[in-house]
Amino acid sequence: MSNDPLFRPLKVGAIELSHRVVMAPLTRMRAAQPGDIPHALNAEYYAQRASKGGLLITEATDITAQAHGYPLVPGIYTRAQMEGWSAVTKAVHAKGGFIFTQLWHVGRISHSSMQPNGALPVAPSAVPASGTHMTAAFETVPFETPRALETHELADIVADFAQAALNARKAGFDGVEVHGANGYLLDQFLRTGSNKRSDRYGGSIENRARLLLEVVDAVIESIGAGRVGVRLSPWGSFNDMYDEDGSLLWEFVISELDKRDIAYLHVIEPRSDFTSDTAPLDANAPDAAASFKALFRGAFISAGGYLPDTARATVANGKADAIAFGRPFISNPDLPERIRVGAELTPHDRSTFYGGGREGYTDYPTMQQTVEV
Ligand code: 8OZ
Repeated sequence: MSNDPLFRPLKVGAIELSHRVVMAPLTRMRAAQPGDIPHALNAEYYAQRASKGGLLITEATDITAQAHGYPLVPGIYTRAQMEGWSAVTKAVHAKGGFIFTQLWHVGRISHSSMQPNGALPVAPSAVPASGTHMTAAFETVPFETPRALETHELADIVADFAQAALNARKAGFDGVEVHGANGYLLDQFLRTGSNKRSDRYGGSIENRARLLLEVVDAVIESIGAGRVGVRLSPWGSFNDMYDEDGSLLWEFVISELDKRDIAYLHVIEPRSDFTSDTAPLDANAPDAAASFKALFRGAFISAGGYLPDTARATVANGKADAIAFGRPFISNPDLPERIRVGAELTPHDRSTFYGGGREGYTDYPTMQQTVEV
């Protein structure tokens, strides 16, 4: 057994990882058009980042056309999308890796130019996020006021998540991660800043958590708890999120998830701002892993501005079981191996994060290739 805490096996629900360096979900906006379809370039990108016994989580993936809120992101609700993803999962499995897909509904973080029939985006309440968003044509515009979902529509959204999970398994994914973070639909329901409802999906913490928990229950019913993860961003402010609950909301949600025996909980630390490479980590932010690890018995994955040393220390201290890396995984396809041997990391180029082709996507070198050049 390795002395390095990051390179010890870890049971994550139905799968067993051989190391704890996880690839975080990363929006890259490179699906084939029309149809938001994963294609060969995407398969090459994920395969490059796969490692034996390692876990990749895909970019956030639309569960329906209504869930869509950024140009060029993939879906998992059409046959062509499922075929595209099948090639991705085959390529990752061929390298001995595991891959979960992140199931996404953006809620109010969309624009009518990207909605079916030019409809307004939907949300818990008719409260726009402050600030600007992009249109289908990448123009910057203020957020529109979304349409508040009717109570009877929520059962359809729950069913859409369950169907997407089934589609994911048919496409060869080892499991799914429910995107409950970063100000998208499920987070919009959780938090008082965006949820002003007076039905049983608004008001108390229990009511605001209802949609997320119904989604998780339906996804469990569809593919089994051992193949389900959930991502949360406690106290996160991205996409104009805030709430008035302090720790209580998160303690309630995490305790409820614990009861359901899901494979993992994936928590983003509020100290990190992933939209900037210059903002220092916020030393005064609360520590989500320290606050919540004890409430959850499944695998606990922590994300948020980790470096190899801080990742190792966090797992060694028992504050998390595994660490998700985002930006370092973009620019280091062989990140787990580099961390294992203590190799230098290639810095990333933010200008090629979103949209485009191979550049900044599949052309970052492995250690081997760096030596050869
Ligand atoms: C960055 C750009 C677009 C989307 C998230 C899915 O915040 C995202 C996302 C991040 O979870």
